[in-house]
Amino acid sequence: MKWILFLGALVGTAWGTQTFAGDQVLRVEPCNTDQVGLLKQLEAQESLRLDFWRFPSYPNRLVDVQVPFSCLQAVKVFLESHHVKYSVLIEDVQAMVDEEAQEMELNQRSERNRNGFNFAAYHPLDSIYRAMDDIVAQHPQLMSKVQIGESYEKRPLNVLKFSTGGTDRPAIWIDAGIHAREWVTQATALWTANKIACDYGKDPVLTSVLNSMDIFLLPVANPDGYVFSHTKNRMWRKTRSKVPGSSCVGVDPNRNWDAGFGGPGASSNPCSDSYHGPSANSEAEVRSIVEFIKSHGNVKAFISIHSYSQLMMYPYGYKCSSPKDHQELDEVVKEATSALASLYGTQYKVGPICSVIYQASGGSIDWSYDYGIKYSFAFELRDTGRHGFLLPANQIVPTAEETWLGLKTTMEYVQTHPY
Ligand code: BPX
Ligand code: ZN
Repeated sequence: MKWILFLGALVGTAWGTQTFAGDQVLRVEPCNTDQVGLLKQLEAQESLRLDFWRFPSYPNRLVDVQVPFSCLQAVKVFLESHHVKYSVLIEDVQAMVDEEAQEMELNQRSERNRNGFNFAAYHPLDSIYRAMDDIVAQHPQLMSKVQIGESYEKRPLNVLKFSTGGTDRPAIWIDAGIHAREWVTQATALWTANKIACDYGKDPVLTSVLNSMDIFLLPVANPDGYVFSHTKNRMWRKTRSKVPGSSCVGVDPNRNWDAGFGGPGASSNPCSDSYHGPSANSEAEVRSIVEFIKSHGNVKAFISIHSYSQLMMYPYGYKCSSPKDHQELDEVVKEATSALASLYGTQYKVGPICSVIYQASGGSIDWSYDYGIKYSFAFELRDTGRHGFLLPANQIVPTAEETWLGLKTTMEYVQTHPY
């Protein structure tokens, strides 16, 4: 018995944890439709257990794919034999995951001494929720916490409401972390919450926005997935809901919205990372946001924050025709991303989802746009693949700072263009 306990302690947190030792991320550059087709064939081959960090879409668009160590040779030989160009983007995924975990551990130790939230570090969910309560407690006249629902595993979905008065003023919605592994997005949202709290009354643009509008910020839209990405599988993307009749878990919450649901760019395979789910709004996380937006009734902008790739996009994703407001939306994203770039020179690509990345149906901003929220945008934050989802923590604050300039420009535009 003692020995079993000892072994259990040795294995410790690693018990049941997915490891990526020797896994590589390959950057693949398909140069024609046939090669894109080959990559989609690979994707469908479940036994290869490929994890597409960037899905195949069009010829000459980069594809980033994590390949398990055991399949590396086979995949490389396959690519070479078909003359598909590739390079190694990340040599050993587990080494980078370990580095990140070590850094997080060190930070948690020093944080206990300093007893303050470190915005330049990644945090587990309970720390984030505690920090949200702390920020609210420090700015009670400006902010409150609104629980808009709960996740599949019954975790609260906590929204920060910024309001300087009035009843249900026109509002701006911002969500982050709908995909669990996109850790820089939840971290950016937390930094942003603190920034808004500190800069109201100082920053003239923000102050003006908040004097006529409310801001709702959901920093962790997929808390179950986020916890799972910390404890079991760093590369978890989806929700954690049980899918009837399948041994695979989770639905892609950015394919689950009622906008072209089940169409191109979403998978009907429950084991796929882009599985759309059994029906639109099947996910508690998506349903909670939809109900909140509908019951609020006065949301004028809807912004979803993802990573990575450095993009700012507007609808549509479920179809490749442009929305009627595309000229105006194009103006906004150009302005916003040039403000963003002004700080550190970070270059963003802009345009409709379908042309900038790929056709993807059931996405949040397509739903919000078709629901009538004209200013619907999606950000894909840093980087362009050097670290991908494993963006080093020392890039959190720079990412948040530049993103803030993009957000502020967008909010100012929305405030000055009522509809
Ligand atoms: C973002 C907004 C609307 C439709 C698509 C996107 C791209 C996003 C996705 O496929 O849902 C890419 C990502 O952020 O999830 C990164 N990834 O592919 O892992
Ligand atoms: Zn995402």
